[in-house]
Amino acid sequence: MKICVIGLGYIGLPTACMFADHGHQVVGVDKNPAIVEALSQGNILIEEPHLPELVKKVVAEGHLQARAEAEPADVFIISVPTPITEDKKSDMSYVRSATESVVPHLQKGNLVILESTSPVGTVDTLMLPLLERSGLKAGTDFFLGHSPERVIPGQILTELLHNNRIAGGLTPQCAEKIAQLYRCFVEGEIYETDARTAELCKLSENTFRDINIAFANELAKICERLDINVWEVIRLCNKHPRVNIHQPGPGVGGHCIAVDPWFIVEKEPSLANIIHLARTTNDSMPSYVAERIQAILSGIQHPKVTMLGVTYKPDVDDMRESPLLVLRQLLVQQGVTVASYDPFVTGKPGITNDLDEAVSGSDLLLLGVHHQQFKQLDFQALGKLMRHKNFFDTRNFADRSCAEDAGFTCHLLGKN
Ligand code: SAJ
Repeated sequence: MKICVIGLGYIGLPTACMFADHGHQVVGVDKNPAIVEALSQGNILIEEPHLPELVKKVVAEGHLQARAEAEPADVFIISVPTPITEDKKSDMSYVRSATESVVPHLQKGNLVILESTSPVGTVDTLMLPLLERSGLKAGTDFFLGHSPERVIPGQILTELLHNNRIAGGLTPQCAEKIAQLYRCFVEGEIYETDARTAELCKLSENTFRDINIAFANELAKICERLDINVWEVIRLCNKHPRVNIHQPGPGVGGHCIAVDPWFIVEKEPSLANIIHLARTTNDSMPSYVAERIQAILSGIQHPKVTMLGVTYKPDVDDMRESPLLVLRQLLVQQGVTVASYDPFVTGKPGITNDLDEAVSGSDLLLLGVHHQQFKQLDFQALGKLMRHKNFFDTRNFADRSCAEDAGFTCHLLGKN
């Protein structure tokens, strides 16, 4: 089949590659000329393990081609961003324009699938009327539905293959067509349902995680007041067979968990109380951490903080919605000089790959992201470069006994 994938980001590109590698002819479409140009030469602009090799292969074989515009195909897959606005409302402009770009090419028998995480009703109230402008009828002339992606950055290719998937159709026949298509590479189960259920499932999965992280963050604050170590509490609670408390931290980042719960709040604001509170609890963490930092730095003139890690999660280069960027801004507003070191981020202003430079003259090392390489920090060497030897671990990750041996005063989120 010919498949047209619209939006070649973290989800669209790997998905396009999987179809291209499993017997389909794929056209990848993106408005960004840099992405199209790179892909035409078998290159990519994002970092994801094993993706560069797969892209090279499918492009070289001629199974994946890059285009600036949609073109006629058997299947259209829409995987474009669904961000939130400043006032926490969904911005569906990309889904709208991607859907509009399909309309002139829509033919009888086509299948249109939304992969982007979207508010409930996107398929039947936004996409359906737009697509029916073609004169074709959804559910009979063409097929339509939602099959949300569920993959985690850093393990996208493995998870695309092995994760279970939901195929939500406008009609049962639409769901069946979607499931049939993904079966060419998905080794997990594919569950057929209706499109609205699929939309809410995706939002609920990420909201479940957000709420659990919020609980861990709230516990961390409570433990600091009660002089108890939250990490020990969580470790011991999780020995219970039915308990799985998540990990506290400086906040929730990424374009999914920090965004998707708002789509539920937007639809049902008077009912989505826990969801709303969890979101604001997690959003409060950068300023909570900033307050603790201010307490550590009190009395120090012109303080400098070195942030270890700025990405939204470990061992990736992805900084989208990173709470560390919010924290950095808060500290700068409070008159703190901040040097940001991240081994995964290159070519971004204000972020260095030179650890010594970032640490030089610093008053506090702040571990914000648990990149694997931070497990073994050379505190002896780092301490020699610093003005004051303070270490604050927001992830309970580094070896604090090494830091103490090197003369550091150690601080831990979730412990006084
Ligand atoms: N985090 C914590 N404590 C935890 C777990 C995570 O503070 O115990 C923070 C992380 O540091 C990070 C944020 O949460 O800032 C989100 O990271 P994540 O690894 O939990 O999730 P994402 O955003 O990378 O990917 C999620 C996944 N959803 C779920 O696990 C339910 C993924 O499967 C989805 O496909 C993805 O969202 C998406 O695209 O929606």
